Amino acid sequence: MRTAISLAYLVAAVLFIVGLKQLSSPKGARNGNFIAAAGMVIALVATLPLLNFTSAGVTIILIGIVIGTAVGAVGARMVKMTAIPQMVALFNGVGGGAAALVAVAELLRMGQHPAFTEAFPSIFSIVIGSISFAGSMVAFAKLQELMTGTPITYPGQQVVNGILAAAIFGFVIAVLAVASVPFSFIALMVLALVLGVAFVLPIGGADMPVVISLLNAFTGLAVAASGFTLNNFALIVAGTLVGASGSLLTKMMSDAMGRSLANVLFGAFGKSHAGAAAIAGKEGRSVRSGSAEDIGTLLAYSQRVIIVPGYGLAVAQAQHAARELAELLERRGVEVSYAIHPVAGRMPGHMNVLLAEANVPYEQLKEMDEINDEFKNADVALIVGANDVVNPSARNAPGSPIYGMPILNADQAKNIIFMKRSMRPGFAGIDNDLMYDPKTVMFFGDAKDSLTKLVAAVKAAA
Ligand code: TAP
Repeated sequence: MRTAISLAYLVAAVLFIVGLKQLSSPKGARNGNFIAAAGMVIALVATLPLLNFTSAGVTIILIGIVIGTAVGAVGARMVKMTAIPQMVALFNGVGGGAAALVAVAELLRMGQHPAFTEAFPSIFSIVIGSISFAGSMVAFAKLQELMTGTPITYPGQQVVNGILAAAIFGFVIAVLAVASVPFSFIALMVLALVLGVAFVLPIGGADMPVVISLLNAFTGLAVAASGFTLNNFALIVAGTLVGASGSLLTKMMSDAMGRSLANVLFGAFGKSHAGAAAIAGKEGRSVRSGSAEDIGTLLAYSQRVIIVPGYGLAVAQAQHAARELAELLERRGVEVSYAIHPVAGRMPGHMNVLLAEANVPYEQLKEMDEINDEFKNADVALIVGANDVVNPSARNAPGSPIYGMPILNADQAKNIIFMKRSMRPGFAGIDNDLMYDPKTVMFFGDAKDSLTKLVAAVKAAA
């Protein structure tokens, strides 16, 4: 029986890895999810024979499976696309909390004076799982606007957080060395929960996707540690995969934003946005704005159009209107593609998910590195609700908060159509010189309304 279970875990692990690999392209992402979910079902079913079916615990486990499946399935079906980050935060937090509770149960089972090697993974799991649980709940509350999304800071905050971390370290030593204190790990858990809250409070709401990805990595590590405690190979593999992919995603997101992870975690980014917004656009420079008819004619007679979607496209839910315009242009013989910046929007893959939902063909979605050289040959860069990801100050203004962030070369296109509602800045809260570029025509309005007007204008163009 043990061999069969191990083989099933091996199959599950392979499916997790194949599923993860598939997630690396929009084309394979849907299948990747199914494959990884199949792996999880196999792992769950393979675990059942390990249970003592006569014990009362089985009923509790079965009730847990039913409740978990119902909440997961209904939640995933009902959640709005824009609320995915907070759903991920919530589910991730629950995972971390579960790992911590499993570790508590194991410590209780071990009794007094467990061996160091036996107790250490459980202690690790309690600390990391609790930080992940509490931090994820704060991230959820920020994104769901149950509390302010602006960074909550006070003088000496990082010192206080440092003291908390040091206290946790001290308790870990105490619990491991003087494990005869039966419930000392409860204090450890409380401290870790407080640190989880304190760690996320000073981070701005819009940086939450990066934090959630980091906490996701934490949960993975806590789960892997639980795997060591329970001697469960599937948990070790799944936890390590989550830990590694979460860490990589955190690094990739920080890099794509042109910021260090330390700046994301400790920089209180977004604290001064109101001030920055007030400065933006007040330099007395003039911009050109155009009519739907003029822009429609320009698009209709172009050979190459690159659409640059951004956060505003998501806010306006303009993905269907964008696809309609692109299809119309293609029918006229215009070559259309979409330039996808890795951190356009507010969550990883935000633009891919929205455009896939609108059935935009995957081949038209081009990653930044793939399309950046093509802007110079494009007749029009049509910027739809994007801002920071095309801001040239990332290249040429060393003092700018986004200096060093790789951007889309929209400024190199022959014509630039900049669609947004006002001259207000984007997430970084800074002015965008591209709006004042002589090649740029602003087209003000809600992205969905504006695209609908452009569709009508292109249809009207002879
Ligand atoms: P942003 O720079 O935030 O700009 C979005 C623009 O959309 C705004 O300037 C806004 O201008 C416009 N807009 C908002 N609602 C609109 C609507 N209904 N219709 C038309 N336009 C609308 O977006 P971006 O270029 O996608 O860049 C993303 C930013 O978020 C980057 O700074 C990135 O670092 C940050 N970030 C991303 C992530 C991930 S993982 N994607 C995570 C955290 C932070 P108006 O108000 O004038 O309309």
